[in-house]
Amino acid sequence: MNKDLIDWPTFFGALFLLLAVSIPLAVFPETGKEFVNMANEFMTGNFGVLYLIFGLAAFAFLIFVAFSKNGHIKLGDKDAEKEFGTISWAAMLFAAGIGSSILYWGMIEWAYYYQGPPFGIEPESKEAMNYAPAYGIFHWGPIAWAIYTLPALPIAYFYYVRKKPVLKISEAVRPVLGRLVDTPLGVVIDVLFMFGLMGGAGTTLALGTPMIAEGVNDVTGLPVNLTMKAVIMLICTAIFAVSAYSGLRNGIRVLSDINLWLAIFVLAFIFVFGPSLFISETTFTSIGLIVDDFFKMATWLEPFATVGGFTETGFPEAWTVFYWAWWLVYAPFVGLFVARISRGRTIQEMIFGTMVYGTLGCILFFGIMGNFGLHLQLTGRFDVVGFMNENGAPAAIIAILNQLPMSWIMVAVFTILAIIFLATTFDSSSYILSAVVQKEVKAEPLRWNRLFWAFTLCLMPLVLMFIGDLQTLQTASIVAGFPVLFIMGLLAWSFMRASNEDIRATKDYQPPTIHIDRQDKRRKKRRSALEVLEDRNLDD
Ligand code: NM2
Repeated sequence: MNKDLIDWPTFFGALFLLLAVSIPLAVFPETGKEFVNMANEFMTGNFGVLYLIFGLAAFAFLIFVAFSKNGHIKLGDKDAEKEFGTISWAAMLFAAGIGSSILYWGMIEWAYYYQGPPFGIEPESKEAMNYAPAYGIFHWGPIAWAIYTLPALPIAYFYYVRKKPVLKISEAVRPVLGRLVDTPLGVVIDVLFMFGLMGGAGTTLALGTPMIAEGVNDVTGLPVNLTMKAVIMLICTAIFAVSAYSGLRNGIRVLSDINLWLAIFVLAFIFVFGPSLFISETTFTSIGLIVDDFFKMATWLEPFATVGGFTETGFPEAWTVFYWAWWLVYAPFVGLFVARISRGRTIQEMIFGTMVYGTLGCILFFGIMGNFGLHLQLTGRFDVVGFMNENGAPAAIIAILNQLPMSWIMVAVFTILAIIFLATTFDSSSYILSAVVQKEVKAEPLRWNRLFWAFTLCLMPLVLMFIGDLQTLQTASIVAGFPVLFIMGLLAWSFMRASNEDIRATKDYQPPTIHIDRQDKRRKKRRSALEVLEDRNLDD
């Protein structure tokens, strides 16, 4: 165990922050819950607009960069080949950025929107029906993927153009902060990023576990209780821990591949045995609706609710603000990964690749899984909304799957898929957390360090699950995401500053060589004139 490799201030800083939040919540669950809800209201009520501005700004910024000179910069040497083909690049990107939550929300998000629609629309009306399948796609669409891509810009730039591998977010903002990065401010940035990721993973794990528990219950008949959920979390950690500890890096790669094929199988099965035409039409129509209402959806905050005396739906805070915060806390981590796999691409290719393939992948999940449920609801075959209101979303998800032919197998496959998704999320998150607290990473972060963060990652979700409802889980991302909002601003600035500097330097590069030459010649001439003069003087 090489203790010198660990960056202890960052290590303990992150651990301290996590314990400082989790322990009081676990010891005083009731007060904790009140406090968490207050924090949620305070953040979303007062700063919701900041999150939405940020989302749209990130989107606009990336489009701008893609079409600017900076977008044509190649990540790597001039003749560097693309390290990965586009299909495997897109698959890896998707696997890194997306976890079990897409199974959860892809299945059930529409049900929330159907009974609690946006824009003051009548619940469960025809209008609500239009927005129910579309809003989920919007929340997993281009703005969301733009948030993911933003940190990848400076990180990839430093990796492949300036050839300085970045493992810490604090290093990626050096062009802006300079020497300040070596002061405690650098530690604070890394700790806040780690805290953000732990909050985001907290939301993910605390949502995914009850869903898996319902699946296990459906297949085995075991009762769903807190012990079962805790065991599920530990099993997910253990799956990856074994592979990490024994150095079987391939283990997790094999799991990711299995995951991809299982996901394709589940989607294809639902599409073929579900209402294929309805799924296709509704998904296509939803895309049109999003294009039409893009800015309306991206900016809606119901400002007249408080001053104009309208009933507040709380929709923007509960959904759009929450989602942008959730994507935000994962973004630096996904950025590190996307940067790593993008050698040989231009910045423009990286930007459009993430935004287009990421969105398309999410459209597939939401379009197929969500519209299968919506069809059950609208045809009256199964009252998903009623069932969900009575038994909760995780149970409703499994109940929807039970409407498929060979449902026993489908529930089992879906549950295994969710377990692998969670295990891979644990794997990559703990990889990044352990890398950030090391001064240097040789091939892999230290094993004990990785295991430590993997198990630490369970702490927050366990506490959240213990005290929590949906709102509490969402709060973890929203609160932990707030500081990340500013770090993202720094990251964007940092990329622009570094790449503009280099572009200028390259432009100046040709003329100065000539310029310097000329100057040299002039200097030479001047010197020789002087020499001549001196010679003359000597002669005199
Ligand atoms: N995002 C994509 O839980 C997961 O699927 C990980 C969640 C940020 C909503 C990412």
